[in-house]
Amino acid sequence: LTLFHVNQAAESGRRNFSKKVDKDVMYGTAGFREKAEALDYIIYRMGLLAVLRAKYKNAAIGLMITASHNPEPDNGVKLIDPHGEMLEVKWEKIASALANASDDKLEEVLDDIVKSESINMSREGCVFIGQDTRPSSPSLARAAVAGIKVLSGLPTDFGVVTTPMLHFFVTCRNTQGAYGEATEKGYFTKLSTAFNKLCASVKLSGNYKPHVFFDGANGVGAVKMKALAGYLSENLSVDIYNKGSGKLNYMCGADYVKVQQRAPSGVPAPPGERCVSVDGDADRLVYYYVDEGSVFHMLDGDRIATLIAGYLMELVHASGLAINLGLVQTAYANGSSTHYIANVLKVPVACAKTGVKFLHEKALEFDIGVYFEANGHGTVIASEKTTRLIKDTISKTEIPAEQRSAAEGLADVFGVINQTVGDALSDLLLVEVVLRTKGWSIQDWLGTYVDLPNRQLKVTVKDRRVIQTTDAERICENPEGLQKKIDELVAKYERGRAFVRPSGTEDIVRVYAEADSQENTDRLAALVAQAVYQMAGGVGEAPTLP
Ligand code: G16
Repeated sequence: LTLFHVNQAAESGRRNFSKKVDKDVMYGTAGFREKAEALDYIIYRMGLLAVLRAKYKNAAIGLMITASHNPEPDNGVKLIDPHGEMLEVKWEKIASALANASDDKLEEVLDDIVKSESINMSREGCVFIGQDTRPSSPSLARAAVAGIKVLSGLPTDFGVVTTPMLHFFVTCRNTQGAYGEATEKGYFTKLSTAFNKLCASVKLSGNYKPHVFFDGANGVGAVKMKALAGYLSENLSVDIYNKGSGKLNYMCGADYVKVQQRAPSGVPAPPGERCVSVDGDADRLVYYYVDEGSVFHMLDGDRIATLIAGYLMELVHASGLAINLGLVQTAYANGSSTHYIANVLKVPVACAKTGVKFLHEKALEFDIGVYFEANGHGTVIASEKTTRLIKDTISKTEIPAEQRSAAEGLADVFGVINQTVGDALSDLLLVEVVLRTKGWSIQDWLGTYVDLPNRQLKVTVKDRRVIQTTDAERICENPEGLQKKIDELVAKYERGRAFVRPSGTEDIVRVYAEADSQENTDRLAALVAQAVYQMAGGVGEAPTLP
């Protein structure tokens, strides 16, 4: 039976989804990302792999078709493991090997996976599929379904959904409904019920106004925000822009706002008003506003992390529970945010490599782990022990009412949070709850600490793999001498810091710098970019100084 299926899968692959690209591709931090026209054979093969993974784990696996923040002509695919987590590292390698196999080696590679992983092929191979709004997504979803069916898997196609929704559905299914109901309605109901309950317990006060301007990046976030808004009653009103008539992520969306440090086009918010941008698959968000003097102010993932961690810390203290709470950032975290978290909030901070799976893994070391990338991708997770502790505390009658009410608050907060992965819609509701509780405007929130000026640049090189890093990407080990050069440059600037790393989602090297003034920061970033260009095989136009 196995041999028959494997032969069929290879045969159908050769016939309908032949390998078009010679260059090797790699399953990176966000799966495979390529130009859409070079993806159908990869996605067909990922359909096959998802079935094998589902049979191996004896659980449903997710397959999401998206290139998230990348431009519209790109697309991508990533697999979601049974508890909503990213694919296990060992299987990332298997995925790359399968994607790179020549057409005539398909049987061999598939057979190898089945044998080396001892996969019981008679098990059910349930695969949940989702897609973003890219024009290329529907036909790529068909390629995935073809791959799933040829190995006798069971595809469930959710159509256009956000990436975090698919993570949620997979988790619901594999917990037999304990995490929630694996439908759109189930997702919206879970989040909004907890949100509405928290709002009901806090009267409107201070400078908080329950209204946001929402930039949907012309993607799925706009569609799903509209649906979610219908569940929020008067607790939050949302004006949605960039709903899909323009190009996806073009001059809008969370990545544009964060990297360009400017407001998106298409959002006519009056000065001072609280605005929020999500990315192409709605797994990240950043807040911003433009003041009376037309100056742009951003509240990115670091700000969201500090707001949430501070709030949770207050609840933990009030509950009197022995819960150790920590925050995980990446090298991109603004130096001021790390200082504020460690010294003002007194919350332990850890640093992880870019990529949700690395942050998630580190966050598991705490009872409650808050993790956020500066680009707005993050969430909060609680260990099973902590969840149980909170639940038990609520049921105790002998403890003081304030302690019980804080424990109830914690439980409700976790109802709003999508613990499976960073989720722009869930994070938005959580931020709104905290601002409402504190009676804060976006200006009050910004006032908690002052960001160091920062700049991100991209450098194109012949092969970005020549850049190798260590110490959570803060030190560059290769090419030789590059780190020494960066150190020399950084030393010339007050509060200077810079690092370089190869992107996992685009064919470029990223440069990050911060320093005491924007002018110095921009100069430092450009000098580091020039060093990368010279020492790591830059191609095209060399970076220029500002
Ligand atoms: C993905 C990853 C994020 C990462 C981002 C940029 O986000 O999930 O962890 O920060 O790519 O990665 P890189 O700098 O390696 O290109 P998304 O929103 O594009 O899925």
